[in-house]
Amino acid sequence: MQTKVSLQSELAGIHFDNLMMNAAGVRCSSVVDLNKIMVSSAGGAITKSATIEPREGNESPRMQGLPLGSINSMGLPNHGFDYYLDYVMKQQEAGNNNIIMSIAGTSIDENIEMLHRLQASDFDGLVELNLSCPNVKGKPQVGYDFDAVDQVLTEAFSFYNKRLGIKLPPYFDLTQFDQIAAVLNKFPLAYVNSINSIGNGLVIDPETEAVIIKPKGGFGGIGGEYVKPTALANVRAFRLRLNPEIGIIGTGGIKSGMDVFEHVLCGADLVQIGTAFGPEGPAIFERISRELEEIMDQKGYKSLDEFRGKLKTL
Ligand code: OXC
Repeated sequence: MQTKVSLQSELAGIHFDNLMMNAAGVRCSSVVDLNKIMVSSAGGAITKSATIEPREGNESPRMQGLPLGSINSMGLPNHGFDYYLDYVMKQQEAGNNNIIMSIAGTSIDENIEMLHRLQASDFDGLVELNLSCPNVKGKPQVGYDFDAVDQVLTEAFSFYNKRLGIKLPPYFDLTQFDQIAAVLNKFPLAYVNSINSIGNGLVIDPETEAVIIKPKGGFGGIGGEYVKPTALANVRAFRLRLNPEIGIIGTGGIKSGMDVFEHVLCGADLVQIGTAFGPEGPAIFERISRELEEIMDQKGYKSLDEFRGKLKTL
């Protein structure tokens, strides 16, 4: 039987034919990789987080797959701001608004500089300010310093008047959600993306009695199944606290249609797939779409809106 469910969604007034895309960082550093996502069943794509200048990132090995996920300490290797702005501009000129430009300056000044350049550009689509990379040596994750988040957003919105989202680290205490949501609600944010990897985990190979990635003595961001409950909690906690105008992208631990279903139940408008997208590649979007359509069909849902944010409590 032909399923008639829709996986369409909307974020900040932009229509997406499918709610799924890659998570920034995974298979999205080059034009070749980005194009592969754009022609897949994904609803759009997000670029690797850019710094102003191209970066080599951290030393290898800097990423390893694990039984239930991954650990990485990439350190923001990327082709630089101009490369990604050029790509998103070309997409926009071709009539495609489903491309998000991610930026992750290693200082507040660098982020503000990139936002000035975006403001001055003709790019009118979504920009994501990544305040949560755990892997830049000597640089704390801005998302854990609520005053710094307030400062960068105050400065940003003093001149930036296009659609801006923010990528956050996972939070763990309910008071943290209260405090960060109070800051975020002061600004006309397009969306919040939760979560980045759980920073500074440590994975050991007992055989060799050594860590398995080189940078930072083996400490790195954890992704995949390990982080799903934390990701769901962050999406849910934010949906309960953020102004309704602020959308949510749910990221963390998605590798099946059921995982997407759960993220949407918690309130996600779109979802992003990182760890599982790595080995499986762009075909993952078609597989997970099929799985989600089947789940929705069985439950009698025709659209995501029918169950988005409707998680029940006991
Ligand atoms: N999160 C990021 O924001 N960036 C990458 N890794 C990660 O877990 C990176 O480049 O290190």
